[in-house]
Amino acid sequence: MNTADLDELRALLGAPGVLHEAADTARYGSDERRLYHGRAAVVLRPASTHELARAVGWCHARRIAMVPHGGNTGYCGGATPDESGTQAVISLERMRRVRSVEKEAFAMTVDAGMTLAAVQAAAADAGLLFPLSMGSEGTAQIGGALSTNAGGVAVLRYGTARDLVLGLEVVLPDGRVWDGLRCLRKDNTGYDLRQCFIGAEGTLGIITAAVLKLFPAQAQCETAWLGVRDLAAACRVLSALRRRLGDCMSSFEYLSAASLGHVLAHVPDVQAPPVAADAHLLVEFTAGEGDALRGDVERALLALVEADDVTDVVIAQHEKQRRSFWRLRESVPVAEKALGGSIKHDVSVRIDRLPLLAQRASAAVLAHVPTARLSIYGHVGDGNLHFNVLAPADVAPDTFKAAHGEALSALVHGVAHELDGSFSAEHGVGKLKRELLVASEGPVAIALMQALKHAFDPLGLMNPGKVLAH
Ligand code: 2HG
Ligand code: ZN
Repeated sequence: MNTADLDELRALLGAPGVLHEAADTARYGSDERRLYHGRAAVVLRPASTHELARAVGWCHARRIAMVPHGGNTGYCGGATPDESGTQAVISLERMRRVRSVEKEAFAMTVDAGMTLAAVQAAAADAGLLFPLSMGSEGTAQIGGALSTNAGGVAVLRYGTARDLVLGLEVVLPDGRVWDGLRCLRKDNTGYDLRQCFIGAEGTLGIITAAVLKLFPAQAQCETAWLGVRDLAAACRVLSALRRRLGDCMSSFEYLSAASLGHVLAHVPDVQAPPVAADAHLLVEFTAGEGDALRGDVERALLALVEADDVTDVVIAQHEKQRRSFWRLRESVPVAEKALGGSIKHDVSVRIDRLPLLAQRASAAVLAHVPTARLSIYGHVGDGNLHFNVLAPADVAPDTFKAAHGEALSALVHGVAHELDGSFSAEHGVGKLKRELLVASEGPVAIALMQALKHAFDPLGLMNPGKVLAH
């Protein structure tokens, strides 16, 4: 980028809106997992939709490829520029305003650069709930969460990011702005353009703002830690609790003893779980004022203990204990990182097939590398397991990943495919899983996706090489 270009960009965005020095742009060049290392020609940090649209229009006129960049917590390299040094990273980090809260309509309009935690806090200030929640919520931005259709720990009750959106504002690859910031619960007027951009990982345009659905704040919350024998028992417990408590259940998270063991051994300041078991569940129930949630939860859990599906159960007695339960669950990725990282799989199947998925994938992986260490955990309530494979204790993690990563992933994804499942339940496709998308979707779906990409971005300038190879 030459001086004249930089001057033009500074005129459009102001000096804080343009980063050019390598020292300033380096942190935008790689992803959370350090799988990809690229280099941006420039990092643009617009402070408003108007500025962002001008920046995109400027890049479009010069045929400069753009890479939208949120909190950079994604796992598939979707926000990382390539190595050419020619792409412009467009960061949303200066767009973090709450535009309005429509309390009576249970909705709020926010800039895309707000973190999930800030969105949750703004909803709570209004006495309402924004339920999208995940370990990375302090850093992940709402625009990125929508662009990847993020999941998290409350999908069971509230759905994925896709289900939480009423309206969107999007800057298209040529700099035009699509104002779809509507606050309607019902609107059957033609194609649902919103849904094209959600989960598109910034390949069709840049989400700059969203109207989000809010929910009644939950006055009561009961969080239970359960010991179970195995994943099959966990699935029975899920089904029984759903029948009995229905929509009260907002989270149903599973941790194998091995995943928990990694947390206890490698994450500082965690409290040991309150029960010893082969497999663990963290289950949360919430309800509004008035219902006797605690009694209902206690009776339901007791029935499961009597039926012998639950070996042990502890209900958190106070917020501090609840937090310590959640800290154990959310620390599994931290523990894996401390162990040198894992070969990660984010697979989903029909819920009743989860035990089969875990069984077959474990057998396949261990037949290939008998000493590999498994870390199986995740959102069983959504049929989604993180089936992660760690190096044997005496092998360097990077050596292991380089030697076996591809083969082991093929095995795990093969099992998911065999069971009619997905190779990416909640982490998207990015750069990492493009080939898997082609292999799993078949030619008709891929042709439709390519047609969509071409219709929105005929010059192929918006996040090229992500989701689709071309
Ligand atoms: C979680 O559920 C995240 O904790 C991360 O989706 C999963 O690190 C992983 O494999
Ligand atoms: Zn997850």
